[in-house]
Parts: sequence; structure tokens; C-alpha cells
Amino acid sequence: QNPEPIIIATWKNEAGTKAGYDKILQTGKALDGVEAGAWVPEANPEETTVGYGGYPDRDGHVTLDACIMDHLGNAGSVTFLEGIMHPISVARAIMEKTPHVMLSGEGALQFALAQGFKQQDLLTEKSRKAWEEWKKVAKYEPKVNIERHDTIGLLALGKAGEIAGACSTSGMAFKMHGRVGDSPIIGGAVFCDDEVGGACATGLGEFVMKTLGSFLIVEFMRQGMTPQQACEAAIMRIVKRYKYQEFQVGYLAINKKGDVGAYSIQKGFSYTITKNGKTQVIESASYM
Ligand code: SD4
Repeated sequence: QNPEPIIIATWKNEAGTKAGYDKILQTGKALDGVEAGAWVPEANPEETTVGYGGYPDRDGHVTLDACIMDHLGNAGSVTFLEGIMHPISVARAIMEKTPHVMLSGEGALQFALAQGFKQQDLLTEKSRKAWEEWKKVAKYEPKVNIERHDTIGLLALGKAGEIAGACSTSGMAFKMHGRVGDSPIIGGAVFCDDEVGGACATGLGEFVMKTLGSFLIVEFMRQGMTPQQACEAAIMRIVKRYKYQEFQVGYLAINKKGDVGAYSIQKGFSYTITKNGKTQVIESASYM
């Protein structure tokens, strides 16, 4: 058991992990922490990969994917959602208030509105301009670290040592309309099991989906690997099979003792950790 809360997030997300950590201090719950952590980039118009201000798809729509999972194995997920600033909270509401795990598109929006979420335009002037600029050549090229992959994936241990995980994104910039990535896939971008620990993912979602990375990492930890070894083994699954030179995937994992692992294909992946009241951004090791 780990009575001292810990929260980690993909990339440089100090404001997110701090907000999540403070929330865990208040309510005790890891689930509240990962949700509060995701709210920060979701509401930040400067953050072009998550929520409000996210880059649109090639047709100019900001479409959001998110998921959340708790220590009891409950999960909620939302895909292809438009016009709602906090998809993570819609995912949580799906988990807590419906018999389903995943709602998508128009149906997800109707559910969110019925739950009292407010609809708003999420395309900022800055992101609209970036899209206009992109349209001149209109080439979908998800280049490594160049587009600032910074989908937020979060894992936390709450005051009872219980685990939770979450992920929120606007997906790959200028993707096809209707494209859904790994971020709402339970077992893809997020998985946790309170007997073992949790994992989360960022990067080019297609490869996380094809290898079901977060589930794989948790199962590797169950078999005895450390979080670091498990992240490395999951990256090797991708490296062995695909043209890994052309894209980035990064994984984070935590076990019930609070040991953390991080590994990516390319250099340039980092993660943020808040524990004992202190926040640090740490450069991940990488395959390349
Ligand atoms: C996706 N995994 O939609 C997301 C993108 C991402 O930082 O992680 N960006 O494929």
C-alpha cells in the first residue's frame, strides 16, 4: 500500500499533475485526481492536442477522444465527440451513469448535453489558422515529435493506494474525419488493474491500438516485470513489427508500490510526476 498519493502524466504537464495531486489530497481518490489533471490541458487553448484549442481534422472539426478507468475495473470512454470542453468528464459520466463503456459522436454529444455539459466551439483562431495553412498542401504526415504529440495520459495512486488512469486528446492533427485513435481504447491508451498497476500511452495511436500497449504492459507487470521493463517490452513489440523509424509511441507505467517506468521509440518523450508535494519533468529513455 502506498498512502502517499502519486500522479504521473505524459509529456510536460506540471499544471495538470499538480491539479490532480491537489485533488487527491482533497478527496483521497485517484480517480478524481486523473480527471482533474486532464481538465488542465482540456481547457487550455494553447494546448493544440487536447480539448479546447485542439487542432481540427482535415474538414475543420475538432473531434475528441478520452477514457478513464478506476481501481474496480470500471471504465468509460468517449470517441469522436465534438463541442464539449471536458471529454474526460463525459467518459466518467458514461462509466458511472450508463450501462455502457463507450459512446461515440452524436450519441455521445446528446448524452453529454443531457448530463448538463455545455456545448461550445472548440476551434480557436490559432488552430483554425494552422488548419488553413495545412490545407494549402493537405498532406497527412504524422511526423515524430514535430507536431508536439502531447495528448495527456495520466496514472495515479490515491490515498488508499488504489489506482486510476485517464487519457484525453483531440487526436492526430488533420486526421480523416471520423478517425478515432487509441486514446479512448481501454487497454490501448489506458489500462489499470488494482492487483498490479497501470499504464498509459501517447504517440501515433494506430500502433498503440495494433499492439494494445497499455493492457500488454499491465500483463507484463503481472508476470513480474518492473514498470520500466514492461514499458520497454511493449515498445519492442512495435519495433519488431512496424516501421518504427517513422513515428513516435511513448508509454508510462506505475505499479502498486509506486515504482514508475517510461519508454518511447524516439528520443524526446518526457513525463511529469508529482509526489511528496514535488513536481518534476523527467526525460524518458528511448529505443532510438
Ligand atoms: C492519437 N495517441 O490520437 C493520440 C495522439 C497523441 O500526443 O498521443 N498525441 O493517436
